[in-house]
Amino acid sequence: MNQYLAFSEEVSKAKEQGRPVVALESTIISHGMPYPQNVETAREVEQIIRDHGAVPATIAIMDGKIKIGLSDDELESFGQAEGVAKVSRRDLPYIVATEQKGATTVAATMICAELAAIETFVTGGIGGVHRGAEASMDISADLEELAKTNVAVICAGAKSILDLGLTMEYLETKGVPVIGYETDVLPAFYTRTTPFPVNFRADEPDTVALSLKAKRDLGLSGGAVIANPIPEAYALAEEEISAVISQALEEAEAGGITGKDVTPFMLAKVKELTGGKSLDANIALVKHNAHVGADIAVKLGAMD
Ligand code: PSU
Ligand code: MN
Repeated sequence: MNQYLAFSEEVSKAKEQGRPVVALESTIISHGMPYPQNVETAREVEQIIRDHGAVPATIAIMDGKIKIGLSDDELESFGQAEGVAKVSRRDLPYIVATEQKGATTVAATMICAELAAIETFVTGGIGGVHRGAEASMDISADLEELAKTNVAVICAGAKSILDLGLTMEYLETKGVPVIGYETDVLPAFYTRTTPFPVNFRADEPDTVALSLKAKRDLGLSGGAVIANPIPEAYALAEEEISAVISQALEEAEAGGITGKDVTPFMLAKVKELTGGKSLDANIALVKHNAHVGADIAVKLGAMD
């Protein structure tokens, strides 16, 4: 076992018993939502996963270890902590070595999940190719990780703060399947539809699990995106969200925001400009992803 990994009691028991485990990221906790909603949501998401027959493993860096599963106290103190580093692939070794607290992005959570032999991972949205990337070269490390690391990511698509057409092109180049869960088109986090078709549609967790198993058995490296639209009742109006995103992008540009600060800045700005409505939507979609992700993990586990 890797010396840097520290499993929670719940997760190590689940592993011993061969039960399905679902990874969860922590950037959404430290940089995606404010306290206390971040901790409340993380707890509820974990419970939804348990209620659907799988075991949650929230992944975060602390005390020089990669925690695979947090105790309730750890979750609380992590969610309250200020100045937690946002950790992607490049940051991981330094933050572990210097014993800082680190919140793992989709990319870093995929790496840690693979080290811990966890095949399914639930989050809100993935990073992607940013608008204007042809000049800024801002392309999330999440896409590169999806290209090489064998973990399925259940998400509500990607936010339209990104260039979703270029994001789909990039995933195609890298051979990453994008499976729409009960949808023919890529969802855009706050909204259920975009003009971009997904590669395949699945209406049952079984179909997703069978595809993941076939991918594994064929030795095809890399991840998969399972895009699950936000529940209708929580979806925001298309016109409202696109106006908000345009304004937020202008403010990011005017403020000279670059690098890893872009995504957290945009998330916070969108929340401010929607008067908190985006936060309710965010919470609802993550919970829905937890339900679908647990169902997929259970089916996949039964195929081993
Ligand atoms: N998109 C969201 N919410 C998030 C993130 C993305 O809707 O919390 C986080 C995820 O952790 C993702 C990261 O991996 O932001 C991407 O950051 P960047 O664009 O700097 O790669
Ligand atoms: Mn970036």
